Amino acid sequence: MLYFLCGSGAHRTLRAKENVMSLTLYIGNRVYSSWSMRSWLVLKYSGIEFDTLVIELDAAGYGKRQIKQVLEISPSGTVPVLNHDGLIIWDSLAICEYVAELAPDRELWPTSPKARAVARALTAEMHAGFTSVRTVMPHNLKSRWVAQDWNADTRREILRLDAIFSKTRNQCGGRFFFGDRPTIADAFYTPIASRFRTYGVTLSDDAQAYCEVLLSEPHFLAWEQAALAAWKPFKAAPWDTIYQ
Ligand SMILES: N[C@@H](CCC(=O)N[C@@H](CS)C(=O)NCC(=O)O)C(=O)O
Repeated sequence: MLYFLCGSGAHRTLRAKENVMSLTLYIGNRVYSSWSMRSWLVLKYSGIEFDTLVIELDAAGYGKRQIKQVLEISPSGTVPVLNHDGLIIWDSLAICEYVAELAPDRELWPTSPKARAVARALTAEMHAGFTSVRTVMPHNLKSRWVAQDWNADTRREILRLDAIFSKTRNQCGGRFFFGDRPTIADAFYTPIASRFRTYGVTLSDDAQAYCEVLLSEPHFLAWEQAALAAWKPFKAAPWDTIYQ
């Protein structure tokens, strides 16, 4: 069997807007796959029903986008992938944009054009950037490490993230970036909050408070619970032992 079926069983008939649809999100190992987490959270925020299929990433070809089982569903060789009645979307941000169009009433982007522009800039900054934090702090929901002597690039990125976390929220009021409901931008920064917890990164009080909001959001908690229940060591990368 190539895939592990998680959650609600086989394909079901789903309804979003007026359309009946079948949506399946293919994800990687939940403890490690931060890209998968973002799309999954946004689908959860949307309220649309969907099936989740976990593909084992600890396999031959990992890191080269050459895992056979991934290539069978993803032209880029990466997850997450959304399959909507045969339409394949193979990028986490593109998936979230599509879900926002399927569920316009859920305000997955802020309604005000100015706030929406800022939300998109924040999301794009995360999607394309913070490569140093991502490299030295691989996403790992299970491990806990004491703070390391981070290099200059990483320290600079941590400062930028601290500013994003504290200033965005304080400008708009509310628990999340743009009010009291999470948006796509919040989903994109949730894996950073998780990394900061895993690697013991010290933040300003305001930034830490935002991280705690993200890490206590109910859909994140559901993801984390499923991740820890399914965890097994990842052998194709040193993520479980990186700072031993
Ligand atoms: N830009 C892609 C990146 C996705 C990505 O890198 N996914 C990782 C898992 S978290 C992957 O599939 N890696 C497979 C590999 O490196 O072989 C997105 O946003 O979806």
